[in-house]
Amino acid sequence: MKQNLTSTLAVSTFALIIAGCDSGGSSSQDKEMIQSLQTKVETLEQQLAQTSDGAIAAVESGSEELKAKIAELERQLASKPDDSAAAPSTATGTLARIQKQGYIQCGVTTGLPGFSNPNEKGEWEGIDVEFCQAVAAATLGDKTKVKYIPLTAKERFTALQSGEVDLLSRNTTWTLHRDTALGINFAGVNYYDGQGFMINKDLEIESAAELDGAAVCVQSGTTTELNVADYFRHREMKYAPVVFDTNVQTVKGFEAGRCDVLTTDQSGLYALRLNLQDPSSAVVLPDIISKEPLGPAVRQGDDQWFNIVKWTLNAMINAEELGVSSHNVDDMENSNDPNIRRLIGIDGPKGKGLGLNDDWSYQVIKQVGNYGESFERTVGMSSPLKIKRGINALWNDGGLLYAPPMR
Ligand SMILES: N[C@@H](CCC(=O)N[C@@H](CS)C(=O)NCC(=O)O)C(=O)O
Repeated sequence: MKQNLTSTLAVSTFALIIAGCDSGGSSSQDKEMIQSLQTKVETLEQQLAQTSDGAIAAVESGSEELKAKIAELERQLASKPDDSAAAPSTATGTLARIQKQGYIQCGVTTGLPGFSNPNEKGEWEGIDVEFCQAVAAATLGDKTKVKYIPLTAKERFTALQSGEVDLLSRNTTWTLHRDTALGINFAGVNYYDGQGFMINKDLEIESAAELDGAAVCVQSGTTTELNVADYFRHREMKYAPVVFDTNVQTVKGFEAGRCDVLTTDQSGLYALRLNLQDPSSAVVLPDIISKEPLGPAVRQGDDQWFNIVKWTLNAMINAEELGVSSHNVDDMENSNDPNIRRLIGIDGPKGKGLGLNDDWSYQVIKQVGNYGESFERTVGMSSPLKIKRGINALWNDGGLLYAPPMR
């Protein structure tokens, strides 16, 4: 008899522990109830140890009561909706580390006006720099919490692979090889570009087709180097590459007459032309010889971080499409447009799936702005580069920018 009762109690205790474990998302009320039942089991066990057979009946009736309570508790827990899927993912990997250290490490160029360039005060500026800031606003609530790490084209992928940077935001072309063999993931495109040529205007050349036999200044470790080789070989034209490691060196080489033509992404040509002692001495040819979708990249193996970076970019593009900017985002709290309400985290999936606060996208828009604001300020008509939106306009305005919906 005593033995039976002991095993009943043991099973009950086990059931309680299981219920406690399984409840995962159970409320503190549930936990209190489980605790109080566990205490009752302990009391009954003590009574049992001391009791004579005559008193066992009383303990047994206590046990019956207890079993009923356990059954009820199990029913309650079973009928609770499983909300584990909606529960915020806890910060792991890169997010946890950057939250602990208080800043993100962002890989940028050694200096490229419009994209990532230190100004005269030594502050980093540019569309890629603003993207680093947007990710800091989303994850740390403060766009200034960024440590910029200048990287040459050759250094950038190793820096990302080795963990020296958490995010590479550096006019980097998304290619199959980089997206696979290099162990990195591109989170989207923040500037659609293509490779072009800049010549000294005294050369009186009007098209790249006239460049047979030219000396070409080019930067190492770039798609530029590969494309130019393809271009000349495919057309059975000759060229002599003059290769440099940084922009500054490439521009100097071009100015010193070490080459007839400088080639890079067209946006880069506009930027580098500004750095010439006499920008009017150079002309950008109309030819575009490649596709250069430039975008931010992260290391493979951390899906949460990959999603955060991806959706920060998507939020900036969606904000422009929905007319939400740093200037009006505060008024949008009362908007009755469901897309806007989801964009700024009032309704919809909010921050849970990303492991972020619900105001993550609000902070991006408030502190940095939407994609269009960032473009205009850094490379667009309000910047020294004066690049038109062109294919970087929104999809509903003749361009290629199209972000998946936030719902
Ligand atoms: N988009 C190309 C080229 C990127 C690139 O590195 N371009 C040069 C020339 S515009 C640059 O940004 N240099 C900056 C530096 O030297 O830090 C790629 O991903 O390979």
